[in-house]
Amino acid sequence: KDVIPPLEQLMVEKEGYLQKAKIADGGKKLRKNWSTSWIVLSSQKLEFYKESKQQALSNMKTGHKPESVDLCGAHIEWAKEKSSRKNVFQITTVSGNEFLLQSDIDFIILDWFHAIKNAIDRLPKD
Ligand code: I3P
Repeated sequence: KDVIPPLEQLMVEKEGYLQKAKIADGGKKLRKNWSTSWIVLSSQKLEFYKESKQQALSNMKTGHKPESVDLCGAHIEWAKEKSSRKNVFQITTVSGNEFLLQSDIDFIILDWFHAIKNAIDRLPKD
């Protein structure tokens, strides 16, 4: 049966393509592997789709789930030292997942940094 999510969770604040690399899962380091991801920010979470937006939407109809990141208590910081690329920031979740996000285009990465930081700052820390 369908569960209707609270309206808050349906509110998309920002979406677009960025380069993404997950570098830790539950505190365990992963081998860095950059790929393009369709990213959707809503008030409490970030979702990463491996595919294009169009492909993601059609996959959703078949119950395919994107990787979801809980922003409650998460940290965001610039991570110059974690990559040879420019414009990289890191998100660390309470559960110990670490993601790097990157764009070559300065204003795009700045917009994303501030949008995600604002979302985190509005949420309870625990
Ligand atoms: C990694 C790959 C990444 C690179 C990373 C390399 O090699 O080249 O793009 O990260 O550097 O280890 P491999 O594909 O063999 O795993 P950046 O592009 O972010 O620099 P790192 O080990 O210094 O993180």
